[in-house]
Amino acid sequence: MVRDYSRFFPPADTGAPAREPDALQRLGWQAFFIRQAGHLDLAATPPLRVSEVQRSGLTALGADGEITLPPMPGVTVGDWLLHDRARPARSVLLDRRSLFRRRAAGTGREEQLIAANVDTLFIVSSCNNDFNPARLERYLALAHEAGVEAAILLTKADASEDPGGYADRAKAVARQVPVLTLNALEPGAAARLQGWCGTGQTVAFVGSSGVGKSTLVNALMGAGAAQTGAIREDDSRGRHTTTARQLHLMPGGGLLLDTPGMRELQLTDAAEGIAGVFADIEALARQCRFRDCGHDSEPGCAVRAAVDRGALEPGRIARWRKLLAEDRFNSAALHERRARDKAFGKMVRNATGNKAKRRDG
Ligand SMILES: Nc1nc2c(ncn2[C@@H]2O[C@H](COP(=O)(O)OP(=O)(O)OP(=O)(O)O)[C@@H](O)[C@H]2O)c(=O)[nH]1
Ligand SMILES: [Mg+2]
Ligand SMILES: [Zn+2]
Repeated sequence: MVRDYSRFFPPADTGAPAREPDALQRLGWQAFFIRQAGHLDLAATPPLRVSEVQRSGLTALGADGEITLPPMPGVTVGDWLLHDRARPARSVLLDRRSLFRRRAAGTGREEQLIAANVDTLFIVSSCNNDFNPARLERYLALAHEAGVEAAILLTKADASEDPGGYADRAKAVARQVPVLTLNALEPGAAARLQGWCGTGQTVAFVGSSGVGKSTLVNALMGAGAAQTGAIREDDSRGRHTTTARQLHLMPGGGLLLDTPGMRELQLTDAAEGIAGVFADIEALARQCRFRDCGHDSEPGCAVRAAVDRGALEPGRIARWRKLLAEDRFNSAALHERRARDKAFGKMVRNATGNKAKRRDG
């Protein structure tokens, strides 16, 4: 079948009426990718968006529906490929607009790709004890590191005396970032997020347990949508459930990217992002007289000097330190957990004489 792909290029004349979004636009095919496709023959190498990555291969979505591909190293959920039908191994991976990744356990050098081409990270906290400026900064650091826009959603506004107070505190931490207070259970909750979830826009959620991520996901996916079952976190209980697709089309037009790796991201590896969010302090710290300056009472401390002249808020230093400590702790904890899991798997294999199956994470 010969398809007319000319419509995937920007319209040559601007007087034309807006078209209905087509299948590729709904999958997030945007100018950034269209430009990369350049003058390639898109009928021969149709664009596909990776919706799932497994050891055995990839699942991808395109104008003609779903397709299974052989494994491709260096490809992650959310990626765009120009699929070479004749020689799949020659398919082209397009440059990413954004990328979540983390260092693989143990090595410190290899990295694990988590998700690509997310447009907006919804950072979810609640108008209660979950609210914590340092945690918000941590999530902002993750978004910063990935190159993704963030929006802060403060749920359980209905159960709080002073949701506006929480919103103000969030805004103080993240001046450029939109902050919303909401009741995730309210029928209008999804509509409040629609601005970020328009056709072809990809969103992902992070936040502590119990803040309302699943509630919001269900609201966005629509009641009774069969797909919501696939988003449930059965795999966190170690069950070998049939794998759920990880990139979901929302009825409102956007895409939801939800992977186990994305959910774990909240825990680890934001060192570079922290440096980005606290670039001012890190720049000062480099001017301290001693390289290992603790910024307490050491002579020649540029950080203390900035506080003394009123250029730096002391609370911000405290939060920077706490985040760095937390990052170190969580990274170490993750390494320990993985080492423990590995030892456990080995024990099981020895005990059963079987090769324990390992899931991709
Ligand atoms: N009153 C009120 N309850 C909420 C709101 N958002 C979530 N809840 C409730 O809080 C509980 C936890 O919500 P979930 O959506 O399961 O939280 P989660 O972030 O997915 O939690 P994990 O899956 O453990 O990470 C549920 O009982 C929700 O009904 C809200 O805005 N207002
Ligand atoms: Mg949940
Ligand atoms: Zn110092």
